[in-house]
Amino acid sequence: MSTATTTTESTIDFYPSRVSTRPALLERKDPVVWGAESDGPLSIMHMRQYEQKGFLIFERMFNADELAPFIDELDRLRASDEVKTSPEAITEPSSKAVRSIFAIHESSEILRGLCLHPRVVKIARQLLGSDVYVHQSRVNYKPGFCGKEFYWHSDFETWHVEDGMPRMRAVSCSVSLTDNSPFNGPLMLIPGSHKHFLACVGETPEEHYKSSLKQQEYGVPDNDNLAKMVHAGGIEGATGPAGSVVFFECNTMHGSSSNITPLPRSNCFTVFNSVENKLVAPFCGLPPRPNFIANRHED
Ligand code: 6CS
Ligand code: FE
Repeated sequence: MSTATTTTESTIDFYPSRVSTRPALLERKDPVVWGAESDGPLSIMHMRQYEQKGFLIFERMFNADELAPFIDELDRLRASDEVKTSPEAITEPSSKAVRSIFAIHESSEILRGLCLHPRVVKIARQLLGSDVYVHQSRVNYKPGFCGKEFYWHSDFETWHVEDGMPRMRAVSCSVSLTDNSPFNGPLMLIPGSHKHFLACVGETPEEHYKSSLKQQEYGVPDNDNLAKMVHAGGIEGATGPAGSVVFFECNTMHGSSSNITPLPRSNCFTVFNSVENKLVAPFCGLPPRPNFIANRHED
């Protein structure tokens, strides 16, 4: 009986999106915080803040000595022709500059050490209330002068529709490897936006990731609902010195502007998914995205 229910439950589409010609703001059907204060290092105050805002910012969680090998590795990867010509490397839409490199927890032992650092894994396990695995890892370089924007979006909307992530039980951890100032395109988050699911319009194109990772056009919020979210919650910039860390809930609306300064804004992202929330068939009905974007090995 329970198996049948579980199987049926994990294929119900609790968050239908890109199925209508009109956007819709739906109720969130999942808890925000799944664990307890006793499950990890976060205080009850931190957990309440995360529940309310949908993100937490920790300044200088890593010091300059700890960061140095990660920064050197970022430069090595970006300079490597083998890496630059690999499918995991995404270039900027209007130049050959490297925009992102995916699956760095698999291709780089050094960056794997950052993605799986106990300081961040402990917090992810506490927020998700379970064991976790890496759903996705990436470095977003956002280089000076040519690092283009990441338009507003909810990661969960994409991971649900295109990767088959059933429920909202995942968290992104962004470690800044350069200073994130108010001027070089820091992550911008909308407090409280995680509490509703914004169903988007449009139909997912085949192999959408080949364009969406450069410039996302499907699965993005309509202006009216985005404006409503901002009027209700404002916008917070995740600024801070290199070594700062942001944990943001999978459904928190976020984006970042283009970088027209000479100062790079390079961040290392690890997405932790609960082992209780493993991917099923994509809800858009298309074949799953490649494993370097959505890890289906769950190792
Ligand atoms: O599609 C994705 O999984 C990626 N796209 C964005 C804009 N953020 C999450 C992730 O890197
Ligand atoms: Fe994102």
